[in-house]
Amino acid sequence: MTVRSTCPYCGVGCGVVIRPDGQGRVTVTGDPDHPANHGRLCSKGSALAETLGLDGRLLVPRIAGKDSDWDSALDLVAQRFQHCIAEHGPDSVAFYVSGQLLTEDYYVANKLMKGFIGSANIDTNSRLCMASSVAGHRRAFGSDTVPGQYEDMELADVVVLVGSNLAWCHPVLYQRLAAAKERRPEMTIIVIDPRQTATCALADLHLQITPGADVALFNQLLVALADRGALDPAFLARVDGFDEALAAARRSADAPTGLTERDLAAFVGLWLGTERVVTVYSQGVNQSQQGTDKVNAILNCHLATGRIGRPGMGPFSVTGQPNAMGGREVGGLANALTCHLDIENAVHRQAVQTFWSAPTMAGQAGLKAVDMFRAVEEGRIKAIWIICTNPAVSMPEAARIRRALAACDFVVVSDCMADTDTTRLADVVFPAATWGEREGSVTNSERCISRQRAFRASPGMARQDWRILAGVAARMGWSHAFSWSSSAEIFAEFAALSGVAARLGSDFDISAHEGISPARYEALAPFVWPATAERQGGRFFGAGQFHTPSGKGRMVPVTPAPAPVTDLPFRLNTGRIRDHWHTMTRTGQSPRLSAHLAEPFLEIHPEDARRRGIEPAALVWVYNTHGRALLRALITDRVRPGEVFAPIHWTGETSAAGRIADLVTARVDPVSGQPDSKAAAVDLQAFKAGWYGFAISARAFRPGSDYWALARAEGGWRAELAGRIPPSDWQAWARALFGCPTATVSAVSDPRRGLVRLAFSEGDRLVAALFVARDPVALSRGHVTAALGSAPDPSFLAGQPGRGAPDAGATVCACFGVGVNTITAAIRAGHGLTVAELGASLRAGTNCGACQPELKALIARHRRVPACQPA
Ligand SMILES: Nc1nc2c(c(=O)[nH]1)N[C@H]1C(S)=C(S)[C@@H](COP(=O)(O)OP(=O)(O)OC[C@H]3O[C@@H](n4cnc5c(=O)[nH]c(N)nc54)[C@H](O)[C@@H]3O)O[C@H]1N2
Ligand SMILES: Nc1nc2c(c(=O)[nH]1)N[C@H]1C(S)=C(S)[C@@H](COP(=O)(O)OP(=O)(O)OC[C@H]3O[C@@H](n4cnc5c(=O)[nH]c(N)nc54)[C@H](O)[C@@H]3O)O[C@H]1N2
Ligand code: SF4
Ligand SMILES: [Mo]
Repeated sequence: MTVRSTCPYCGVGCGVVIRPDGQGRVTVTGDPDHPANHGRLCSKGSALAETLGLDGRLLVPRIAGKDSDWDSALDLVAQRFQHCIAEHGPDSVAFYVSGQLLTEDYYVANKLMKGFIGSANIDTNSRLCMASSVAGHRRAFGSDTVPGQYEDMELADVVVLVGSNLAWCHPVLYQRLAAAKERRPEMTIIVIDPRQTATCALADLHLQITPGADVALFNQLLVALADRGALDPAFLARVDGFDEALAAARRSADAPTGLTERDLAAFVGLWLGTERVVTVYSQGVNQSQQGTDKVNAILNCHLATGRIGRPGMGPFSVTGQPNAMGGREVGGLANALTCHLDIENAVHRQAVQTFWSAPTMAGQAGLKAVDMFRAVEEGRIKAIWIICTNPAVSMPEAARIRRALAACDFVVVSDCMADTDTTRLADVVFPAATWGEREGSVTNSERCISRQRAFRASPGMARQDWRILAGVAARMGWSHAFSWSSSAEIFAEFAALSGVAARLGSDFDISAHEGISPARYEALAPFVWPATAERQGGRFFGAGQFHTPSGKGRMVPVTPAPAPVTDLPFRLNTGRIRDHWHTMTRTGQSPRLSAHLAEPFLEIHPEDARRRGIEPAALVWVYNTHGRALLRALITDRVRPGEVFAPIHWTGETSAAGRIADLVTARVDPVSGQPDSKAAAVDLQAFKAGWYGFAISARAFRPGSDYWALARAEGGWRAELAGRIPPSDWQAWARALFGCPTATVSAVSDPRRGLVRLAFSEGDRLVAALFVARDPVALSRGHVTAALGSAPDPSFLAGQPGRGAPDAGATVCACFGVGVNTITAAIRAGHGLTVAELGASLRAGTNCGACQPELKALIARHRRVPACQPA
């Protein structure tokens, strides 16, 4: 039996094929027939089979921290919500949901809140993610429509990546782009990012822009396009607002961008000389105090040149979550209605209410995420249900969110994992089925809808999210409207509703699937919407037909916003790393994925580090009035002076103080309500560590030192540690930490140098080890960790492989476990002067290809260059 499904991670939406091996395990490979990936996968997709264990899964409903049963938990939630609504009105309750829900789950949550509870207080983590793109699309197109298709990136002559680290965040698209460039080296790729990222390995031009200056840059481009005769007058006849937008752009023509004249001229020159331009943008654009204006600054340039909706051209918002798009389609945002209808439009509301036979209908937009949690804080929202998201870690000013949830009357959380920073704050926790167990559909960045299919039963009592929602809805008295027996029936209803919406002018129309049978739903192949009797997929707007009342597109006048005023010296940028997904509840289960970057870090420029006395690999406090985080210093000129970067993935479960969103400002874009997550003002202070440590253990353990970061390792766990004052008895400390009071110990120590090394064995198996030093611990972590569970050899405490067994170094290629030292040695020996050669000699980079940018960088750094050639 093989099952075709869709990867649960990013918005590329790759198809996967799952093959159970008959012994309870499965293999997961790329689906060669899926249009998003044609068989490719990235490191995260390739490691899916490793994340299916039941470790940490939530298996039963919990009430007040105690195991319960479905009837008690569903009854309680229905009663408490009903009580709140009766006492304080429908706006006293809220749902906070997620772009990782399947469309069917999302549809049900939205239907329950907007049509039956009668409030629009349902918002989603897409507010932190795509809201500015949604708002920008609506302003320009009259609808939230992504015009293009992935193949446009391959067909383009110029691809501009704005605020997108595609190599790490949309790796399969990056691979498709890299392959296209290999076929057509004349294709030009431009990266616009204040930080030098892995994506820059593919770039012909990296514009290391001043953060936030994107509006200024695209305004300058618009002026140049106008002045140099690069507009498309025929298309402009189909666009309103050109004069106002150009006038606004001229007013900001000399706003600073941080770029040299030469770089600016090169950027403009490429636009002038090329018709086929695709602009891909992501969180460097959306997550900004003027994210919506940034989006429209980009769309303005495409509308003015008519480069939209035709092969090889167009603006392209790449979505983050696997179903960010599906969530927008079901109307999961507080200011949206289902099927891309308008919640402010009475005709639209009436049509939906009639279709649903709903007793009531939200009459206006609800609270957006930041405001929603403020209302929780202020006691205006008395009951909140959080589904498939971890806001205690991911919301801006996250410490404040945790305090608000702790003080809230009634918090319900649906999650597949037992212990997250958010489930810890819940009164009721529902065990959700997750990827591999749930049935439904998702929409990727190019509007392709594909099925996620179950290939195993839900463990314990876990249930799919829509069933939990429908269970509560039924207990609130609405069983007639929530009585589906399968995901197929929900999809059929949603498809029918999209036909109603299309007749009211909506772009979103999948009415071809109205009334789809369970058998056809089961077999449903990926398809791009719209899907109607007349039209299947394709691009939008190429002919100048938009969804505005006039049918014309709209250019929006935008001007750069002044930088926020602050007296703190550093600007904190935040984002993602290659091998982890968000708060790591899934990718954190995989030792391979945890080996690439195993602890939270802060990228800091060498000049800043020197000035602040921060040594390489030392620890540094990052702080502001909202909170603080303790991170490993990664001193690098990839960031600009005055700017620091930290990853978003570490939580209270995996680190002592790695939750970076604690410091992120809740300042939002005024149009979209999306937080400015890449621009917190912070200060730094070196942490005075009295000791540093590295620990491994076969059994789970939870350190309590001032600094710790915990990760999965093959056969157990590993942790980085540090503290101010060393314990007086290291052996007793370690035995308590690892829970091995009677294990045999072997030890070396050198008190003068603060060095302690302890290895604990039970029988002849190494069960735990601790390496302590006064400076950051230097040893081969891969080598040490690999010894877990086997008999330690006498030289184990040396912490390095013996002679003849080279130290592979930190993992670069996650698929084949190839380390940095192995790669560097091959390059130096001349066996790997190209990525292809490294692949041939070491296999590195030959499976998912996600490490290819890093391989390129290593080649550039370590190859021996003949004296007559520049390095
Ligand atoms: N490996 C991995 N992949 C993921 C995810 C994950 O957790 N892990 N999450 C998924 C999700 S939900 C999302 S939303 C996407 C996000 O995908 P991306 O948006 O590509 O990722 P980020 O790292 O958040 O930010 C992108 C870049 O924006 C830059 N930036 C910051 N400020 C500015 C600015 O003012 N202007 C410009 N031009 N650039 C700026 C940052 O330096 C950063 O390199 O990734 C998806 N894919
Ligand atoms: N500082 C800063 N903050 C950010 C960002 C940033 O760039 N910088 N990015 C923002 C963005 S773009 C995003 S998308 C968010 C992501 O932030 P979150 O959505 O909070 O992160 P996840 O870890 O994906 O949370 C998903 C949760 O759902 C659970 N889960 C998985 N499958 C299921 C299921 O089938 N059902 C249920 N009920 N639960 C399930 C997981 O265990 C996990 O606890 O973070 C945002 N926060
Ligand atoms: S690019 Fe990677 S994470 Fe994204 S959908 Fe494809 S395999 Fe999954
Ligand atoms: Mo996202």
